[in-house]
Amino acid sequence: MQLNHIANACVASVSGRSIAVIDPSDGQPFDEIQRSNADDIDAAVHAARHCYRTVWQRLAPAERGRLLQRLSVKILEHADELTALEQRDCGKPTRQARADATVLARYFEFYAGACDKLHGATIPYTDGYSVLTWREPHGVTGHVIPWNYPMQIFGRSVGGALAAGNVCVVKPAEDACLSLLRVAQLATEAGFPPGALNIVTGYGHEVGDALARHPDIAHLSFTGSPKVGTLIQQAAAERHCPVTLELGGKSPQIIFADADLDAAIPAIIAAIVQNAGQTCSAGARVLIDTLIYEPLLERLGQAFEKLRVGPAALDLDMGPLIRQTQQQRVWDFLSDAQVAGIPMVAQGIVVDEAPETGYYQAPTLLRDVPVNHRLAQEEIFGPVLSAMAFQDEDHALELANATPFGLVAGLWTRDGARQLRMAKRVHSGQVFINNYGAAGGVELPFGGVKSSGYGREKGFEALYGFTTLKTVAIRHG
Ligand code: TXE
Repeated sequence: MQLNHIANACVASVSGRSIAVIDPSDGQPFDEIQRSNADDIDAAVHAARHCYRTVWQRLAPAERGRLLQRLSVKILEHADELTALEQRDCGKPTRQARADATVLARYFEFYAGACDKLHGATIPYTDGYSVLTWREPHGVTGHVIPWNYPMQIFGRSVGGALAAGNVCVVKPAEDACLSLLRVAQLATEAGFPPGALNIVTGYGHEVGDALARHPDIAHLSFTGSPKVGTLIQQAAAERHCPVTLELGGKSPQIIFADADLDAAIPAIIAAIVQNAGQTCSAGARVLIDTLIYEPLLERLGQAFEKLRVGPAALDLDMGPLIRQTQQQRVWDFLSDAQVAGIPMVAQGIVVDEAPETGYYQAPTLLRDVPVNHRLAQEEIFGPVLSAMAFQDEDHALELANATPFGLVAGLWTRDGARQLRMAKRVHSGQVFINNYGAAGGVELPFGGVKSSGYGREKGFEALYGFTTLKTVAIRHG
């Protein structure tokens, strides 16, 4: 049985109720987490406020940095344990779970070094005045984390908030809490003062909602569905609390006829297969120059047929989806595709070792997907790649920009002028040219436009969102 982490103590929920933890590889329960409510959130926020006022606010930034660095080292020392927890809890193949643990450590390393580098400015002004700006933390920040990359999203969100001088109350997704509860214990071992980092588990509509509404939460950071993002925004608006929202996407990979296809093909596949397509930045649409549409689809189809799906511990190309409702969601999209007569090019293989009770879905490549069909418009969050052909640059942009989202775009072309023309005109928070994802570097600011959300996490840029700017104007005699 897992307990909440409040003020460096393992605490049972006030309600005394729990939620079963399911292994997506076989659909069986293997642990329990606390089903907390608003009282538990209140206790966590109270602990955080106390820590902020009595300890954290007084800590020198360099000392804060040392704590974050010690946590980074602890995470690396416990990477095997965190990998095993994440693998079981989320159904991630070993390589992915390990990469997540490594990236988590890297976030804390990066933000450890940033703590004492967040400068304000001095501003030239009328004679007789000195004007300066201070970057001040918000105070207690709230973090609602999804289940697809618990460690990575915790690292980018909580790492940045702590570095900027805030203390944190975290609500992980009910499907994926185990690694983060362990990381909180590691933070205690690293010397974090009680209350600097608190984790309260439970359902979104109960404990997540309570966090979003709590009057002492001074900033909210949310990664998840657009529907819940709207609810968070509404709750925050009641008390004018700033929010950072990352709400997923329907990201295009745009492949011109002059592209290096040997490099592009593995990247196109990785971008939809990684984490079984349950990735906000998944390259879910592939837009292909009509000149190479047929030959590229043939090569992609051959590659799809070799992809293997099975239990996380087998470390194949893909593990299971997170839960049955997510599996059903993918099935619904595929059945809509069938009804609409959208042709399937190829599917991967679910291996014989995969238990029937697990949440498996073979990766699927569809072609000629109409731009207005929901297959081309909505985030499926599963391993389904929709291909469509374009005639020229304008047409490629029209297709790329024709969704409500704008998170990531991939461009594959050797033409430098076209790279810049396209990068300028595509609706997207980030553009990757002749690569997809830039190997996930924690230094790169990340966030969306349109319904993909706003605000930036990752990189130094995130620290601006986790602080507020105070302008100080002094008139000297
Ligand atoms: O997300 P939810 P779900 C997208 C993806 C997926 C769909 C549904 O398309 O298929 O969302 O997934 C908490 N107040 N993404 O239902 O519900 C919840 O407990 C406060 C994209 O799992 O948005 C969890 O911690 N919090 C994505 C978190 O919100 C609430 C990642 C996300 O869950 C809440 C995940 C409430 N009323 C899903 N209701 C991405 N951008 O990477 C739920 N939560």
